[in-house]
Amino acid sequence: MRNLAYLSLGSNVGDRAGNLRTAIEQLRPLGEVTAVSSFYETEPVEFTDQPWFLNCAVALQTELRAEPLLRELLALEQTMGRRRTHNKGPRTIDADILLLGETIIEAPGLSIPHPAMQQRRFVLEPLAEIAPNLRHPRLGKTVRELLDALPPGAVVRKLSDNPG
Ligand code: PH2
Ligand code: MG
Ligand code: MG
Repeated sequence: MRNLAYLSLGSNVGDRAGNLRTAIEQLRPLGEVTAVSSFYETEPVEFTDQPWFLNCAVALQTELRAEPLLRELLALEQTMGRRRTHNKGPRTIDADILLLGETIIEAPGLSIPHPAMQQRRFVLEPLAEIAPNLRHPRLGKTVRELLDALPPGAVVRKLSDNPG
């Protein structure tokens, strides 16, 4: 069954925009990339003593179910040279599953929808650009509503209209 996945990509090491573009290219064999948001310059949150990120959101039509999709994303991170030194610390690329159709999963190492997405402006701003009316299957609110409900917080600044 074909599902529409929404992913969040982030990079704060090396050529950040190049890393996002490479990751998007590497997603193509996994299905059809149907939308890519602008790139956003974002202040680090949670673990703040690290360089600023570039983040974006991607829509991917895919036949893959949650676990195989997660495995592919972890492999992509490895291929792109990610080394896990510090939890939530600097990374060449981070590729997270935000939503996968109506799927709801709570398992060790895999929660869908992403459990922190509704708190993160660096996730919701890019996602609202490509899917403002998408409804969160657990919270019952649209991405736009979740974004509007966020208190002011860390800086999220749109870079350009063309992710290249
Ligand atoms: N990812 C984190 C923790 N903090 N901050 C920003 N701005 N962007 C991220 O992608 C990010 C973060 C853990 O995955
Ligand atoms: Mg992450
Ligand atoms: Mg991750």
